[in-house]
Amino acid sequence: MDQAAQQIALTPKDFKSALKPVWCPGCGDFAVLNAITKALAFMGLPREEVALISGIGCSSRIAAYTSVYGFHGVHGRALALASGLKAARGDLTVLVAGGDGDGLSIGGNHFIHACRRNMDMTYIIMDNEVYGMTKGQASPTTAPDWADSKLTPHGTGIRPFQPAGLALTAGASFIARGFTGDPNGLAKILVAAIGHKGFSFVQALSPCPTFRPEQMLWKHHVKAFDQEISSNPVEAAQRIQADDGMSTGIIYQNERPVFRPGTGVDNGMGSIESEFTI
Ligand SMILES: Cc1ncc(C[n+]2csc(CCOP(=O)(O)OP(=O)(O)O)c2C)c(N)n1
Ligand code: SF4
Repeated sequence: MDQAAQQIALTPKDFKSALKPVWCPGCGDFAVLNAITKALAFMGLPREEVALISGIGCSSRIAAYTSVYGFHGVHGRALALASGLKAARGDLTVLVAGGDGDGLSIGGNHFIHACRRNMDMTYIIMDNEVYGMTKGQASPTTAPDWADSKLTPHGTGIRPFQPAGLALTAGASFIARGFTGDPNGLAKILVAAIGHKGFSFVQALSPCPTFRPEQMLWKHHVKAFDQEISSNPVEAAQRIQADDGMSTGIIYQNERPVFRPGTGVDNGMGSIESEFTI
């Protein structure tokens, strides 16, 4: 970097907004915010060329806490919003963030289709295995025997989703898992995810000390994957299935065509748009 560039280099702090997060003390989402701002500063991305789109939930508040363009959207619709933005402004670096409820329950259909479509964006799910904002109901990643919610006093009895496995089957071309107890490791993963051309999915294990205090013990269970990044989906699937869901690192990365509207089947949008041109 030359001297002039060094003088204007932004720090992680420059990527934070003036708003103070209202998350509970100890919430893992603080570390996700730190990891995102660290990654953006490291990559030297201009703030006006980045947008962070979120849904609704404690974790989705994150869009307001950065200084890049942001949109705090509708529950479960962050990926739909982000896809529209990327279609219109392919030059922007698009990040998408939200909770496991937002992304895998109400937004589950958008998630699988975003993986399939492989638009160039990075999606971070802050996974605390609970609906935090609405006071602690079970989510699609909650273990079947978790019985601390009044709505499911005997547990859900339902097998949880495996987000990395779901992303792989649906077609995501970059899949990783990070932990908020290791914000530097998470920032490194995000640098790789943002740099990847295609749909990058990052599951960030992000404890909710308020409704899942037992998750504060995750730090004793999380470990690094002991294998290199795989570009083979069969190998990656085996690795995900053999794991207890607590291993971190980049699991899978592969190149495949990135969807850009207008480069695939003619969807007729060109003629529709011209009808509206004055
Ligand atoms: C259409 C719609 N349905 C339900 C809600 C209520 N709601 C708000 S946040 C939320 C779940 C949040 O859980 P999660 O996405 O896991 O995020 P967290 O709060 O744990 O970060 C729900 C169900 C809503 N805002 N909009
Ligand atoms: S309720 Fe849980 S997820 Fe929400 S801010 Fe508090 S600790 Fe974080």
